[in-house]
Amino acid sequence: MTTLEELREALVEGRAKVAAAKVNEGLAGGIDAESLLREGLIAGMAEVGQLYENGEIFVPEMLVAARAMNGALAVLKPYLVQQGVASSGKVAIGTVQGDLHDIGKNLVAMMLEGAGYEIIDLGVDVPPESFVQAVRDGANVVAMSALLTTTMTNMPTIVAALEEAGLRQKARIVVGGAPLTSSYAEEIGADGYAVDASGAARLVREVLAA
Ligand code: B1M
Repeated sequence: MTTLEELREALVEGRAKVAAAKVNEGLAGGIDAESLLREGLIAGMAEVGQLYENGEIFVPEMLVAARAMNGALAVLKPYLVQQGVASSGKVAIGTVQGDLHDIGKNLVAMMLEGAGYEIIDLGVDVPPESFVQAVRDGANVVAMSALLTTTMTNMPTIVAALEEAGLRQKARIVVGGAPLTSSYAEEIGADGYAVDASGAARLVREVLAA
């Protein structure tokens, strides 16, 4: 088995120490961080999702796999985040209310940090008031993540809360997460949608320049 295959297997089996060791082994063996992320960790997580959908694993196994992914990501972070020139942006990022998925949101935060933006990480299950407060505290970009079809519908509430607080013009709003689309972003009045973490860094640059 190749290191990437072993990494995927470790993730699916939720073996955190092995996953972290395989990331280190890959880096030492000359595999670039982007490939370890995409072909190892993200591909492994997609497999976990498939097994869950097929009823072959359940929430506890998904949780253990997520812990292994977070551990492996921590090892990979310094290689993904090559601190860029400080950018004039303060991004408040969070997973919307009702949603506990944070791996994608953390990756987006990492990429934005690497692009030189200041990050206010609001965490998961974030109520609209916290996004509003972050803009009062100086955030000029609000980035929302949702992984559930039942929680993405909380995004328009956040847009409305910013409007009601008279702060909509103070911040650009960008959204992402597996169930989202660019047309949904447009429909709810967001300024943009990104499909993945590197796309999010490009998008933030674009919306701030617009
Ligand atoms: Co959940 N879960 N989960 N889960 N989980 C999904 C999302 C699901 C698709 C699995 C499935 O059925 N195949 C399904 C959702 C179905 C739906 O809504 N249509 C699901 C479900 C149903 C649930 C529960 C309801 C299960 C239950 O309890 N019965 C429950 C909900 C809990 C809650 O949130 N209230 C639940 C719980 C969990 C765990 C806690 C066990 C765990 C999360 C742990 C954690 O995050 N710390 C978990 C996991 C791990 C998954 C899967 C397997 C993996 C998600 C992930 O981390 N992907 C997932 C299946 C799947 O995705 N294939 C699944 C890797 C990550 C890198 O990708 O998050 O998509 P992603 O992020 C990407 C892009 O989307 C984008 O960039 C990221 C990097 O490229 N992006 C943005 C994300 N946010 C962005 C923001 C931006 C821009 C881009 O802003 C500008």
